[in-house]
This record gives sequence, structure tokens and C-alpha cells, in this order.
Amino acid sequence: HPVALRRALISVSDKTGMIEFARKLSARGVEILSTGGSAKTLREAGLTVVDVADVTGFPEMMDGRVKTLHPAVHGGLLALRDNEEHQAAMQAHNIEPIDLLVVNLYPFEETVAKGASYDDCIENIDIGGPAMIRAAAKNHAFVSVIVDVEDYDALLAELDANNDHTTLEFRQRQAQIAYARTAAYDASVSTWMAGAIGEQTPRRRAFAGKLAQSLRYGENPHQQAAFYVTDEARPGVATAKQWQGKELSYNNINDTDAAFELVAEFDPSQGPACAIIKHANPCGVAQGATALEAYKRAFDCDRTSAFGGIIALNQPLDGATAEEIVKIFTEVVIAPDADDDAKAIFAAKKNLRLLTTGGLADPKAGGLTFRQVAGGFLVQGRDNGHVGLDDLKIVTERQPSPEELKDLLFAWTVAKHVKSNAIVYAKDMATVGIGAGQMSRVDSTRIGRRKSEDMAEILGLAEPLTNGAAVASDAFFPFADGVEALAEAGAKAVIQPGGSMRDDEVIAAANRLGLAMVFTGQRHFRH
Ligand code: 93A
Repeated sequence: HPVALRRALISVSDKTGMIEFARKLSARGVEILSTGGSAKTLREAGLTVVDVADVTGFPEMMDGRVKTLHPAVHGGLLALRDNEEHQAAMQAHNIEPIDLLVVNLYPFEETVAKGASYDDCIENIDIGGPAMIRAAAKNHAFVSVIVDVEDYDALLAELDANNDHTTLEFRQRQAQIAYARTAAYDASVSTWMAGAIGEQTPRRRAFAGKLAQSLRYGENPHQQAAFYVTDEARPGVATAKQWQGKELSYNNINDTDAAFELVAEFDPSQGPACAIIKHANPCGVAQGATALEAYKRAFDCDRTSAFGGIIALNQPLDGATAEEIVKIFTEVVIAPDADDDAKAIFAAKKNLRLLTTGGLADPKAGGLTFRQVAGGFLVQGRDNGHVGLDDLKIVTERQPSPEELKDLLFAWTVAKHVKSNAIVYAKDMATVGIGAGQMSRVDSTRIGRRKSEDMAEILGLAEPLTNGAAVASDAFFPFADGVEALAEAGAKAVIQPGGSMRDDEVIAAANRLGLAMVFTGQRHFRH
């Protein structure tokens, strides 16, 4: 199965490393065919190149839309070298074999990420490239295909190790990579089109991402893992710049995403906000007059859990906040930006990762989210639900005060980002107790309260801050016991979707206990 390399076709948009690579192929006696821009670059570097136009007998035409789509190219890639009929056809039509295809595609994903026009995006859909890649990969019994600049060295190493031949194993591996690339490419075209034409349903969609990073391991060290990017335009962990610190782990990426998506809910024009995340749940979220104050208030929700956490800010990180953050061990800090003071302070903490995103994600934007199940995966629209003051329905005799209303909406926004059953106590735009991920809603109310009691002890407060707090519940209370537990914790106002069969009982309990309660009409399950 070893195949000698005699003739290669190079047609690349990303010309990184191409000249060096082609030079090494030439030195091994490989003849090089190439398309317009690639051929020009190679020739200018002093290499001998055959124009594909001379092979096809047709000029590149229609703005390059048609350059390699020709039997002289596709026959050379697809012909079985051990099949007499195929060989006869090659002879009859003057088709020469192509043993190696080196293609990287028009930068469609990058063009979309730049925010280019519809027509620009369309023009950047590569047709000839994927056609050749799929042809070469199909004929991997004889042909090698390279679709990634990173694989140039792998091919050269393969030739070194096998006396200028490629092995079947190598060609199979490259073919597998090639199909992954063309599938991902078409998926990104389809995903972009869905966005461009406003198609929201998750039906008849194709999914794929671009490999951003191979991870050292997954959720646990015995699991392999990788990180794929599906939306290069959305500010977040997938597109952030990492300034320092070791490589992010699988769990770090998951938690950093949770942190930044949560903090992006808070419009910076309404003031700085900070979220501290542990195991994908917030252990403190707060607004403040400054980023420093927002961080301190978030930290004071649950100082014990915040250790080793992930911190997100909705505005640039400054020196004063950085100074405070480095007082305890933190895994990751993510913010739209960071000033020089902050960077200098973090530089002394080698393990702390600093990520900047260049902006905030739009919490109201659409998009899809995924969840894997055995043998398949679930797809749904992002939870971009939003509730404002006007959407609230007051259902109790006691009306919430304006301050309580602000805290209710704040708690509600945080609850959207807490695993169900979620209970979030808030006071003065800071969480003061969070109960997450319990199988019973009553347990979540108790956990939030207990955490607040622990913090009161640590901070030396006369009473836990859940006393007099506003509380959000991500879904309705099925029975009155949840509301009773909140009243026991001293809460004064409640926000919840409503819609339970026993809403009447729940409202009656709230009235009896002197609580103000509002319904949102929308829930935020997060499982
Ligand atoms: O417009 S195309 O879809 N039509 C083609 O026939 C074709 N053949 C190769 N684009 C085509 N290509 C692409 O051109 C390659 O995939 C590569 O990305 C690019 C290289 O062009 P150049 O060598 O002119 O820079």
C-alpha cells in the first residue's frame, strides 16, 4: 500500500508555511500544480509550478468560481490506479494522476466573524476546494490529502519515515480529517444562512464547529477532550484572548462560559457587575458603584465557595479590582478588557488565567444550545428569555416596594443561570444566598438560607442577609411549603413564573405570611 509521491496540487487560501512546504516537496522531485494566487506566490519564491489552467485547458473564470472543476483535475484525483478501465480513461483523455492534494478553503468562517456583507459571505463559499478534498479523500487508497497547515510537517515526517512514500494508515487518517473539515465547513455555511434569513428552528440543521484547542483531558483525567468554536463573532470564552496562565481545562472552559454569560446579562451602563462561578453555578453575583465593590459584594455572598472560583466582570478589569482578586486563589478572570495595572498585578500570579473578550455577548441574541444523550443529542434555542418590569404581575395583597422590585428582577436574572431547582436570595443588587441544583425546591430554599447564615457568622453580622431579602425561584412553587420556607428565612418578596395548579394555595400562603409576590409568566429551567 505505500504510494510514491510524484505530483501534487496546491491550492490554498491561507498561505502560511506554503512556500517552505512546497520547496521541500520540490526537493523530493514532486511536480507541483497550483491555482492562481497560490501559483503566483510559489513562483515569486522561485519555485517551478504548473498552472492548473494549463492542465485543464481552461482559464480560471467567473471571479475564480470555476478554476479546478474539471475532469483533468478530478480524474487525476479519483482514478483508481489499479483499475484498467480507469487507466484507459486517463490515457484516452490525457489525464495525469495527482498523488497529493493540499487545499485549505476560502475563509468562510472568518469572513462571517468579521461581520461581512451577505454577498461577501456568499462569495467566500468554496466550491472547488471541498469538491477536490472529497475526491482525494475518497481515493485515499492512492491519494494523500492535507487540509490543515498544521499537517504539512506530518506529511514530511511520513515521507521521511517511509522512503518518500505514504502509508495507507496515513492516507486514511488524512481522509478522515478531510471529511471532518468539509462537513464542518458546510455546517457553518448552513448555520450562517439560518441566521441571515432569520430561521430559528433547530430542525433540518447541521452542526459542527472548528477545532479551537485539543484539551489535556475532559471532565476527568481519563477522558479525552477538545474545544470547538461554532460562533466566532460571539464574545465569550470561545473567542477570548488569554493573556496569561496555563492552558484552560475542560471544566475551566465550562465554568468560564457560565460566568461570562451570566455577567453579560447586566448592561454595563447600569453599573459594574461581577459573577463568581463554581461548578457552573454562581456562588455570588453583585452590582456595585465600582468593579471593585461589585467583586467584594459578590465575594461576600459565599466566601467559602468562592475559593478557586471563576470571576467574570461586565466591564474592563482595573488595577484596584485585580489587587483585591489576587488575595485569594482564583482559576480564571474573564472581562471585556483589562487595563495595564490589572495585567501587571496578575502577571505575578503565574497560574491565574486572564481572558479578555473585547465586548459583551448579547443575552437576547438567538442561537442554539446542545445537550448530549446516549446515542444522540438534544438541540434547542438559547434561553434568551427576558422579563422586564412591565411583564410582572403582582399577585399578593402586599405590593413590592420599588427597591424590592429591582432586587426581584436582579434575583430573577441570576436564577436563570443557576441549575434547577434554583432559589436566589438578593438584597441591594447582590445575591445573599443561592440554592442550586436540588431535586426539591424546598431544599434549595433551605440551602440558600443556610449559606447566608454561615456568611453572617463569618462577617459578624447580627442576622443573615436573607432577612428582608427578595427571592427568585426559576420555576413555579408546586405547593405552599416552598413559600413557607422562604418566609421562615425572613424573605419579604418573591418572584416566580406562576402557573402551578396550586397557585391559589401558594398566593394564599404568601398573603398569610405578609410576602409580596410577582409572577413572570416565564420560567428558566436549567438542568
Ligand atoms: O471558487 S471556487 O469554489 N472554484 C474553484 O474551482 C476552486 N478551486 C480551488 N474556489 C476554488 N478553489 C479554492 O481557491 C481553494 O480551495 C483555495 O482556498 C483557493 C486558492 O486560490 P488561489 O490559489 O487563487 O489563492
